[in-house]
Parts: sequence; structure tokens; C-alpha cells
Amino acid sequence: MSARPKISIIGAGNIGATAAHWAASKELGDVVLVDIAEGMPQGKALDLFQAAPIEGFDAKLTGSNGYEETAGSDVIIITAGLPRKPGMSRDDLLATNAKIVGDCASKAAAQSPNAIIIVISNPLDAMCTVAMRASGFPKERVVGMAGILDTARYRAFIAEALNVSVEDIQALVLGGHGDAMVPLPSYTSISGIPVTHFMSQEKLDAIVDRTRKGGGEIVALLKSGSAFYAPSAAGIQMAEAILKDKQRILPCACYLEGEYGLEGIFVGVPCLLGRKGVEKVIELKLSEKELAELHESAAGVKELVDKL
Ligand code: TXD
Repeated sequence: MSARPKISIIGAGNIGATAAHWAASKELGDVVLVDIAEGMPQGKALDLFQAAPIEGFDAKLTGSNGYEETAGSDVIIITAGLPRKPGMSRDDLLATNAKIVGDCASKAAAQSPNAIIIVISNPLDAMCTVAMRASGFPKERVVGMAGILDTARYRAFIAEALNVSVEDIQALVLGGHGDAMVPLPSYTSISGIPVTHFMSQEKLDAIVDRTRKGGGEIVALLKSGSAFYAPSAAGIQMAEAILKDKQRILPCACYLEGEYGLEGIFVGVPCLLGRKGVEKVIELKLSEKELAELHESAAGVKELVDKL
């Protein structure tokens, strides 16, 4: 029995398999890939394991069409579900993915009652509610991946525009994972210097707009499927923060009970992420406009949750 942490990834498609790749290459622990497609998770796990001697990582990689091998997981990452097709909104995936995510969450939770669930499937914020209900886990042990991806897109566009290192750009994007997400220019800096020192408001507004539509831009280009390199990297950054108890402050979809004046839904906010999961939700001072945008974004999430 390995003493390494165990990460179980439910859904071994584009995001799940790429997440396994990032996790293994970072030696975060043993990885189990689960999917309904016969043989597919087993084949991908075996192939990834055969990269280990080349890349020099030590990790046990298992593929399964069931949940027994996931028993005792520290982190469960749910990526199972349908991705968007061109012209589809994330919301169009609600009914189908709610069934899939609910089934996966309950089966995985039964095998790993102390795990922390990271949800990736769309529509993300509503799927977090599905996973919390189906798993019966407390709010701190269910967290959604969207803000890190949206913030990464925003940071990447700024780095490209200014020709500066991505490492020096700090930023926050709040709200639901949809076109109403809330990038926060007032919390965007480059090595602590406000971004408006480097670029005009007009240029920044254009980057905010492109960030909001970042997922759709890739869906339109790929024609079949949606983004997976950055979403999976974001999910694994969360898993790393949890497994190494890094106490990172990251924008994640967290269950709110009054913070930001929001109640009973998951929405993207800054949180303290460590071994216990969401250890604290951080309430920022927002301008009236920023708070109104956050509430507008949250209203879209609530509409979906009410349809569940
Ligand atoms: O920021 C974010 N959170 C989003 C999330 C970023 C990009 C895409 N995001 C969503 O993740 C996307 O809209 C989908 O809802 C999920 C997964 O996207 P992915 O690109 O990985 O989709 P794939 O390649 O179709 O993989 C989905 C896998 C596929 O292999 C199915 O066989 C499997 O899910 N699947 C299941 N696995 C286990 N159990 C069940 N029931 C099941 N149903 C489907």
C-alpha cells in the first residue's frame, strides 16, 4: 500500500487525462483515472505510467471503470460530463451533467468519506451544488475550479499585451464561471504596481472582455471539445495547495453563507486553500459597481441551481 497521497480523477477525457499528466509530472501522489468508457482510463493510465522512466516521476497510475480503486482518496477531481459544442452555452449542459456529476460524486464519496472534492465539470458553479448534495460533504470539502482558470486567461492576456513575465502578474477574477464573471482591474498588479500604470483603461477593458469570452474563443477554434490544458492545470494547482497544505489564496468556487451578501450558492471568490479544503472565504472591499457585477453573476448561478 503506497504511503503517497491519492488523487482520483473521475472522467478521463481531455481534462481528466491532462490533469493526471500534470499531477504525475509534479509527483503529487498516486493517481486513479475513472471513466465509463471501457478500457480507456486503463489505457491512458498505463501509457502515462510508461512515461515515468522518461520523465523521472514516481507515482502509481491506475485506470478503472469502477470506484473500488479510488478508495481512501485524499482528493477527488470530478471532470466527468459533456463539454460544450460551438454555439452552446455552459448552461446548456445543466441537466445532462447534473446527472453525471451527482452519480460520480456519490460513488466517489462513498469510497473516500474524508476526501476533498474539486469540481471541474460545467456549468461549474451549479455542479458544485450537485456534488455537495450528492456527496453529503461539508461546504469546506467541496470546491470548484473556475476562478484560477479565468484569472490565468486574464493574466496571460495582460502578459502578452505588456510583454512581461506571467509570473509577475497578480490578478483576481470573481463570480460565476460564465460571461458575467467579474475580473477586478482594481486588484490587478504587476509586481505590486497597478496595471493602469502600464496600460490604458480602454486596453484593459478589451482584455477583460476577451477574458469573459475566453472559453468560447477556444470552443469556436477547436470545433469539437473545449479548453483542457489550462483548466486541468488549474485543477491540479488546487490539488497541490490542498495536498501540500500550502495555505494558498486563490479564486475558487466556494459555498457562501452570507459572504458578499450571497447565500446558499457556490460562486468564485478568493479563499484560503489548504489541507482542510476551503479554510476561509476572504471578503474583499469591492466598489459598488464590482459588488453589483458579482451579484449579477451570482444571480445567473442561482437561476441554474433553482432548475436542478
Ligand atoms: O473552468 C471550468 N470549470 C471548465 C470545465 C473549463 C473547461 C471545460 N469544463 C468542463 O469539464 C466541460 O464543459 C465538461 O463539462 C467537463 C469535461 O470536459 P472535457 O473536455 O474533459 O470533456 P471530455 O473530453 O468529453 O471528457 C469527459 C469524460 C469522457 O471521457 C466521458 O466518457 C466521461 O467524462 N464520463 C464519465 N466518466 C465517469 N462517469 C460518468 N458517469 C461519465 N459520463 C461521462
